[in-house]
Amino acid sequence: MKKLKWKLLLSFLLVLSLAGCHGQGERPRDERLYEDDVTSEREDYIVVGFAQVGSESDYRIANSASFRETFCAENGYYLLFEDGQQKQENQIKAMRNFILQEVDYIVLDPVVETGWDEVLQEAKAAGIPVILSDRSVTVEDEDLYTCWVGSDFEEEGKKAGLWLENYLEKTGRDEDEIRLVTLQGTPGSSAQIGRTAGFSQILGRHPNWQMLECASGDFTQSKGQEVMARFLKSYHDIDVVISENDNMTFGAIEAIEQAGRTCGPKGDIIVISFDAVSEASFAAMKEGKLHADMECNPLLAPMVDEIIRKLERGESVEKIQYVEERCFDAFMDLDAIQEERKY
Ligand code: GZL
Ligand code: ZN
Repeated sequence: MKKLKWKLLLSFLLVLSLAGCHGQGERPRDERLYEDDVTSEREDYIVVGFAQVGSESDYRIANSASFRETFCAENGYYLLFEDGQQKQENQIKAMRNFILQEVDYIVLDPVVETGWDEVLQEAKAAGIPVILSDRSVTVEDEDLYTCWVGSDFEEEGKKAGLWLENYLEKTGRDEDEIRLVTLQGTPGSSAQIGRTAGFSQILGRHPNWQMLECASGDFTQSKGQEVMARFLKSYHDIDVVISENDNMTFGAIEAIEQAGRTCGPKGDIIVISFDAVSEASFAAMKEGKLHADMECNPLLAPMVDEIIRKLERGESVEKIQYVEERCFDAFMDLDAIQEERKY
């Protein structure tokens, strides 16, 4: 029934658009592509509702692009894409909308880990599988979602700690008093929880490392700059900034320079970041303003696509699938690395 209903709806859309319901100007890519496809009589579409976190960072932009490129008409999908603007209530509303429209699958990138039990129950009752992408959820019953694809955030946090440990040793500062601050991501998000926990495991091994303060920059550049400026006023000798995503890092570098300080291998404050998705993050390392960046791979859509194909064939899927991720720093051949990367 679901597929028939969607076929009727999609053909109706096609008739409407052929009747010029859109007026002038560029039509949404999905709709344009879809029209061409329907005329080629493609049998049925897999309809996917994607409740995205927002558009708060370069990682997010790359992650959304990955979904739009993968879940397109040529690949046999009809994608309903909802930007949650970093608000849980928007994402829950989007999911209820997807359930009403009887989509075939829901993909959720949950802005925070808690508060999803009820709407996941509703999706389950409607017989719609939910696949978690990027961030994860904490729920009573793990059967409320089919599986999760994303980064091992705790591993990312540990990698940042190990990189700092190694760098301080190499620069003869392993016995020094080291004073750190942390710009945290959205409180309660998997990325924030994992990165903070992972780094803390290494922090705890060094009695001479003192974490002065951790505060949320909400993964955005403006908030990151604001919080870093406050840190610089509160603490006069910060040695290390741990920033849980690049957009907060760009804001922090602004604040450090506005305070007349310097950062990166050529400066006096060590900065370690996460994501390493954008040109700007590699530029910051090449300019000597950023020491190291823990990669957070945004290209999750192909893995979600593969999961859906398996589910369509009635095959079972892994509950958790991690993406491959590396650690980059200012001392590597970053041009060569950028050459071979897909984003
Ligand atoms: C991590 C992702 C985080 C990124 C931020 O996978 O959820 O959210 O690190 C983004 O850039 O805002
Ligand atoms: Zn239309």
